[in-house]
Amino acid sequence: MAPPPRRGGMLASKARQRTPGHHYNASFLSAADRSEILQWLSTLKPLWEERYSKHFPPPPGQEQRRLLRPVYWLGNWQFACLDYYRPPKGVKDRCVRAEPFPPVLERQVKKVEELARRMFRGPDMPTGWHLNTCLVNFYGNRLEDGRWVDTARVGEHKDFEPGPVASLSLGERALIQFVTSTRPGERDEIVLEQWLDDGSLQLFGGARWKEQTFHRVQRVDTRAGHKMPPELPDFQTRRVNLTFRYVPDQHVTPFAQLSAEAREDVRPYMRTLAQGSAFFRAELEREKPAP
Ligand SMILES: O=C(O)CCC(=O)C(=O)O
Repeated sequence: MAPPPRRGGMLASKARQRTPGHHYNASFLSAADRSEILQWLSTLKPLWEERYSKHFPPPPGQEQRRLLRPVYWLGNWQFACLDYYRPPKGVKDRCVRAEPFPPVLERQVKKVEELARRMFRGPDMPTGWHLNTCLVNFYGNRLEDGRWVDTARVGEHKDFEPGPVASLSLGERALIQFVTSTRPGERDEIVLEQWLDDGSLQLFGGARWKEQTFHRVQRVDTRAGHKMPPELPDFQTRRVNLTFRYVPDQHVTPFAQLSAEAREDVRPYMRTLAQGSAFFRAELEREKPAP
C-alpha cells in the first residue's frame, strides 16, 4: 500500500489515483450520462426524515432531530428511524423495498460492478455481491427559521453494507476524508483524503477502507456556483452524491411485510413518497387486506 499522506499533507490530486482498495476516477461520467442523471434528479421528490420515531425513540439525553439533508433511496430505503442496515444483528425491518434504478444508473452500475470484480477478491467480495441499493444525498443550504444554513457535510461513519461501495458525485467538489477511529481527547488521523469532482467515481472496499477507517465529508466547495436539481422550497442543492451499496436480497422487505411497529413508524414517509411515485403508491396498496 502507498504510504499514507501526512496529516495536513498534499491532497491526492491526480485525475486517476490508485491506492489498494481505493479507486478514484475524476472523469467517470460521460457528458451525456451526466445530463441524463440531472434530468432524472429533476423528477425526484427527496424526503426529509426524522432520526427517531414512536418505536425508536431518542436515547436518554438526546432529542428528536431532522436529518441535515433530504435524501432519496433506490432499491431499498433505509429509513433513519429504522436505524439503517447494521449487520450482523440489525438486518430485520431495516431495508424497505424501493424503486429500481433508472436505466442511466443501471448502466453505470454495470461498469462499476465489472471494475469492482477486478479489484476485489476473496473476503473483500462477498458471495452474491451486486449493487442493489443507492442513497442519493443532497448537499447544500437548508432553510431554518427564515435563514439559509450550510449543512453540506457528513460526520465520521462506516457503511455497513458488505463489500465494495461506489459513489458518483455531481456538482460542487467535496473533500472526503478517511480517518482512523475517534477516541475522546485524541485527534483523528487522516489516512486518505480526496476531492470528489463533478462526474467522478470513487470505489472503495476491503478491511482498510470499510472496517479499519471511518469516512466523512469534511466540506463541499461553493466556488463553481453549481445549482443542482430538483428545485426545493427549503433546500438549495450544490452537490449530489449517489452511493451504491449491496444489501443481501433476503434483507430487503416489502413495506407490507414489515412488522406492525415498523409499518407504523414509516407509513407517513411512505405516504409522502407515494405523492410523487406510483411505485410507493402500489407498495402502500399491498398493505390493505384483500376484500
Ligand atoms: O457524499 C459523499 O461523497 C459520501 C457520502 C457517504 O459517506 C455516505 O453516503 O455514506
